[in-house]
Amino acid sequence: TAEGTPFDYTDRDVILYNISLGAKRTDLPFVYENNEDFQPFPTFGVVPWFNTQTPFNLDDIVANFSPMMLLHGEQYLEIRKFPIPTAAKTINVPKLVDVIDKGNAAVVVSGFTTKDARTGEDLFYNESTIFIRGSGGFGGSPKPTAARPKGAIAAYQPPKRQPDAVVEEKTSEDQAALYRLNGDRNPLHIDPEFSKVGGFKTPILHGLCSLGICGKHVYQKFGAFKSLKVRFAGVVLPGQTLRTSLWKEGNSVVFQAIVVETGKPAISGAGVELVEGAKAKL
Ligand code: HDC
Repeated sequence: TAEGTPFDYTDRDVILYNISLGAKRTDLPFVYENNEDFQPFPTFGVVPWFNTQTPFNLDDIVANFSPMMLLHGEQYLEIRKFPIPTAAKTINVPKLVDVIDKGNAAVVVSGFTTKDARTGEDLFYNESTIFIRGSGGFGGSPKPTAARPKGAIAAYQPPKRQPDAVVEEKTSEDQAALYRLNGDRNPLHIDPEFSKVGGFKTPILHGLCSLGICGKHVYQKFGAFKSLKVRFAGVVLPGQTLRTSLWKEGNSVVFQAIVVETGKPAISGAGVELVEGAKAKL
């Protein structure tokens, strides 16, 4: 609806999110609701809107839409409330931001404001870019036309020097089977028949799972951030290892991630704006 869609979460959703990004039983602030520092990993704000409806059908706005050909292209997250609530009743207000015709592909950007249903305060703002192979050629603009937040279109580029920190983390073969319980039940991440039609030998990892793991690495090394932007530059398979390289540049951290087993990029053009006075966590 125009007013938005409700989604309520509790400590159970927070713990599931954290475990689906690799939190261990010994990471008490992330897995135990009675810990005095109990908290979600900093990218939890990608969860509420995902559990709500978009106000449009992709069939109506691009050519030859096929769900098997849809990939998550980019994601921008703004965290507007600190500390991030460990439970909330939320209202999620969606909007269609931009539709771009790349000829052979369609790029669709949508935005979601997540508000606290009781106070009306903003909790999170998200912009999601999806890349739909084979759905271009519908006569749309080949270039972006929408005004977007500065952070959402920031061209984060790693500097030439060595990274200030590198974190390596092996995902589990069951990572996507767990991550989907946060609300993204796209069969691409679990059903081999479906992913095969999409062009993949096995189901692939959710982009938002890689995003969460990299966000955790940023938090570990440099502390809390108020926005994060990534481009999903290449597919990650459950079980592969992500290597995140991080560079602190003023009040930003620029980062990228590659798949160690193949050497190919997973996340590029990525960065965060740190909260003033942020300190390394974990
Ligand atoms: O980059 C390629 C790729 O494979 N990326 C990885 C995709 C991926 O694994 N995503 C995560 C998993 S899928 C997922 O999680 C789905 C989820 O369940 C549902 C999300 C739903 C969100 C809900 C929102 C409502 C690929 C295929 C994306 C592009 O590769 P190429 O076709 O080789 O593109 P290239 O030739 O390099 O560039 C062509 C033009 O496209 C732009 N572009 C490239 N990568 C992009 C991208 N735009 C957005 N996102 C990306 N990731 C390029 O800039 C180029 O544009 P231009 O022609 O203007 O220069």
